[in-house]
Amino acid sequence: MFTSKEEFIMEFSKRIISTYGRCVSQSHVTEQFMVLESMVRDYASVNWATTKADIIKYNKKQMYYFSLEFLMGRMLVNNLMNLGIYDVAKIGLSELGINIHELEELETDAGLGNGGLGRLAACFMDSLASLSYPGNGNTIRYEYGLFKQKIEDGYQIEVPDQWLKLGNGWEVRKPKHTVDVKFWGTVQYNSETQKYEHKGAECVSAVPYDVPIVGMDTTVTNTLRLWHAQPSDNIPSNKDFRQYNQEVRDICQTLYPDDSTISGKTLRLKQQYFLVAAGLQAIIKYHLSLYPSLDNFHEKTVIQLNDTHPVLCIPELMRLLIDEHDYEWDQAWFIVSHTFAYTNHTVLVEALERWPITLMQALLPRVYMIIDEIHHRFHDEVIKRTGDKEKADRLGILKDGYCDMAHLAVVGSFSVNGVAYLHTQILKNDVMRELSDYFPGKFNNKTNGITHRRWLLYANPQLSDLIKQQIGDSWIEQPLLLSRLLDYSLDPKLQEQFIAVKKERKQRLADYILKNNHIQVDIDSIFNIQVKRFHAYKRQLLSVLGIIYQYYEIKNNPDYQMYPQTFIFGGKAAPGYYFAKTVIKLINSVAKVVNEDEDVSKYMKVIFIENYGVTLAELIIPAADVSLQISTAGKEASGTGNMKFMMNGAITLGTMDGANVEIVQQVAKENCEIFGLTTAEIEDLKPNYRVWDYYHNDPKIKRVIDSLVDGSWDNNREQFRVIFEELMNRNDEYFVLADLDAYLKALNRIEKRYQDQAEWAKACLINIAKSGYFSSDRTIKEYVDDIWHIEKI
Ligand code: 26V
Repeated sequence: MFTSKEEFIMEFSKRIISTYGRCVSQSHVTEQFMVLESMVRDYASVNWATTKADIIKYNKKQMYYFSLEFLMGRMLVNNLMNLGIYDVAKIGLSELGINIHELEELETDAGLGNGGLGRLAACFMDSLASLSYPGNGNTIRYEYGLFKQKIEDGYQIEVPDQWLKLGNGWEVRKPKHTVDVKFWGTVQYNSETQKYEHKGAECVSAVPYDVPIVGMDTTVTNTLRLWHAQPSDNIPSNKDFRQYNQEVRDICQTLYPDDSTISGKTLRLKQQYFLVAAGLQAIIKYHLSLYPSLDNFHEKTVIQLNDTHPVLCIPELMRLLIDEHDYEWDQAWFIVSHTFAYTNHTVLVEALERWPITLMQALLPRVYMIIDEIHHRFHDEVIKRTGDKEKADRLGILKDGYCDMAHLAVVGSFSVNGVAYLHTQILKNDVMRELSDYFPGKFNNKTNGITHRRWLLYANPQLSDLIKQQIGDSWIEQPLLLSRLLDYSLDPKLQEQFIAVKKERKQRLADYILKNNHIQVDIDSIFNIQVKRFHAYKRQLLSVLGIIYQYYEIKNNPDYQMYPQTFIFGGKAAPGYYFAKTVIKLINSVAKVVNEDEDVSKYMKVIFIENYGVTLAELIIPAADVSLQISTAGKEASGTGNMKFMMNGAITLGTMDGANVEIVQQVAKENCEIFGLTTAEIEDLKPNYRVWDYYHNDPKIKRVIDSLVDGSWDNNREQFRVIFEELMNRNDEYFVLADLDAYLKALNRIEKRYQDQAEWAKACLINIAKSGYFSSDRTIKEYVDDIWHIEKI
């Protein structure tokens, strides 16, 4: 396509003219952006084609990652850099009088995910391609991504995320691969053919849009397939078309912020089946275009189920094999149970998916019959093997009118993995103990990771350059080699340079905050940052109570001395999650009082950054001194933000939860700031926990809690009532008060440590040096070796 600046300029100018009928100097920036995007995509298409051809030529087994979420963020810089053409494009554009950074800013995030689970899928896609493995994604092409968050008067307001407004230059529509998906109707047995037939179903067409996933320094380009719903040619005759049309459109309208609400459950189940049915049909068609039968399907295909959301894959593949490809149950089960692997991402009971049987029966009558059969066969087998009927009931898939998707996943997959060491231990020894014992060897751990290309190389070029200057660039291909920095963690020159880089990144964030929040923050203050989804278990409330506590310390003591600190929050709450939204309001209310108070604001500022997402994370994370990872021990499955902060040279202020445990293991306790109850201590405390004791035993804590309901932060005393109730009258489910004192002490230690800048820089450098383990390249290699058994292309 183009290899030199001159060729780039020619191609770019030609495309501007042929697409928009005007010359470069008269073109609009959005036109320039879209042409650049199309050029990069076409550039990538060359390798895309060869990758597909090579897979066929060498009969490669492929992995498909099925996920209802992919949080890709922006792709322009990532693709330009991975293709190694960033500089050519930058210089070429600049000679045309165009600033590439201006074009970069025009790209909207593909925000097709809620948080860590969706971003993990995106990091995995980057590692798969960069390591040259054949691995593809399957998801839904949501017309609106996760809502855009506005803060008005301190409240979260949700507005639609119209990410497709300018179109999506990365995708290629593939109408010839359209397949039909069936909902509703009834099942009839045809005694002549001895088959079940799905009658009176409503068909919906699924059209794939393919997005190339470009790896770094490789010719391998994989595919992320986005499925879009449109009216089928087989329109049900008895149905009003306008209503049908609307129902079809609804399937791909919005990503579910979470499934805590009852309303929309049907739609959510429809989305899940839509993805699963479309994705599997396409894979089967592809397989049959290469091989004579599906007998070897599991040898050429492995499907990773990202949480329980796509677990309908299991009965759906059974259905396809039995009803459409004439397999007997046992043969079909052999193929199915050697195809799927399931990843669990949470142990919170309220987040484990259970679908009402009545709903499944109506929406997916044939699929439900198969689930029922899987359940009964498994139930009988458990009784036969253990003689224990109650155990069989407990392990079964169908109970109390619900279908337990996690149990279906475990029964139908050959591998079940947790996402961090501690999380997998809890799964195996507690939450899924009986299932784990029943299937020895099936449960395993795959500690999460993040792509160091996006999160260090591209998000933080200043730090990357410093690292390259010190230890060269072999770590880009082998992130474990970041450990070579260990030799220099005591080098005063490197320490100083690191501090300078950090300052530069703090300044950039400070500029953003000034522009958007109209607040001046001091870049010499400690940047304590907590950015993540809002959930009670993540305990943003613990940080706020800490701020309130310090506020009263300063107010009540004229001689109070404190090293200046800036607390920065970001994150979205599910629209229906009243408690989480109230915590956001509390942060903003406290921020207003603190920032406007002359005595206090010289020591402390509180900032809430609106609309946290992938692109903002790339600005915020490199600017952190302290990474707040303070969930109740045992509740955060892994966390991946913690890894991104560590890799960018921040110190973890955290509990022994999720992957924090492994961060501590990598860098040693003295290079983190760990506090609070451990999982075991929480279990011990649970039966005797009395939150009022903490309130009565410490007047300072009493003052903090009272301030929630005495009008201190809002004229309306009822404003934060729900928080007071949750803490004091529902006995503080997440042990916020139990950990408050330890948290405050840890903050104090941070304050002391920070003032010895050499020691601080040393700890940060050790964190960077040891962060290579958390590259998703390591995670992917473990999945490849232990689960997928795929080979490089
Ligand atoms: C969902 C819900 C929905 C209903 C209300 C309560 C609740 C609580 C948690 C969740 C999260 C479901 C799955 C999930 O997103 N897990 C996240 O996966 C990340 C990638 O493995 C991991 O790093 C995070 O620790 C984990 O929370």
